[in-house]
Amino acid sequence: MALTTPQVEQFKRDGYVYPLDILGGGEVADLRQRLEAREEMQGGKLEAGQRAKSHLIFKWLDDLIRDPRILDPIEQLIGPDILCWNTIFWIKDVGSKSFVSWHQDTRYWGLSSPDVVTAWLALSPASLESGCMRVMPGTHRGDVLPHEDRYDDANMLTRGQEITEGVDDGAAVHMPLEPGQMSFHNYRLAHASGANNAPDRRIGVSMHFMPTDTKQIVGEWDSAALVRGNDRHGNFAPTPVPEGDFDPAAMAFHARAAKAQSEVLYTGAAINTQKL
Ligand SMILES: O=C(O)CCC(=O)C(=O)O
Repeated sequence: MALTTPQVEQFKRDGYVYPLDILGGGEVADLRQRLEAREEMQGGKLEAGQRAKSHLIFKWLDDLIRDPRILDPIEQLIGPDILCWNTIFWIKDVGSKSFVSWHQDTRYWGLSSPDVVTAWLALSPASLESGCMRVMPGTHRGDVLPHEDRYDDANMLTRGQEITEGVDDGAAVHMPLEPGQMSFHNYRLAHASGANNAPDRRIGVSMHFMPTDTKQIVGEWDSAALVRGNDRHGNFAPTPVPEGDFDPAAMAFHARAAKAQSEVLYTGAAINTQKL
């Protein structure tokens, strides 16, 4: 799976590219089933702490962040030495009001690199009706826009952070995806998503890839998985590869890694809403 030259150019110019056909129908149905079986076992939901750094919890997600069908196009964008910093589940149940306000992740993640790429995989239909992501083309090339913490319960973001100026909703581009398709966007790009008004859950999982020379400049300690090439910089503690779902050693590491990351995400926030 390779990006075409126009797709690479579009990513550089506009900050996103979609839809990318990554997983087959049977494969994506199997992953959704595994996730939902776990949710059911736990009473219907993932816990907040299980939503992030989730590749340390679910072996199938660790396999996915190392999958050449994802890494080959990521390498075209950020080079051959690749860390996966995070994985996050974005689940909007049927009838849920959950939404994501306009924001730029670079403002909150404490990462030094301008080249962090979010790869977002649809495990169920992500349509206009179900609240797919929408983006503001080109915003990854400008300054980071002003944000305000608005703490809306329905907002899936940690502090309900929202861009206060510089976004024109009318000029936004929606990125609908079928199950098994992905979008890639630069983490400096302004993006958002609406509520799920569709008859199925909207289930996505994001994977955040960065070059190995990236540094964590807010937190004192952070972790990442080396998923391709060599890490000559050692700026992030290497995450263990789980032997199976809920592997005790990986879970112990997850507890530390998720806490450290949460501290970065809530740095400067008035309230810790414990959403991640
Ligand atoms: O899933 C969504 O609607 C938003 C995801 C998001 O903000 C992200 O992947 O950075």
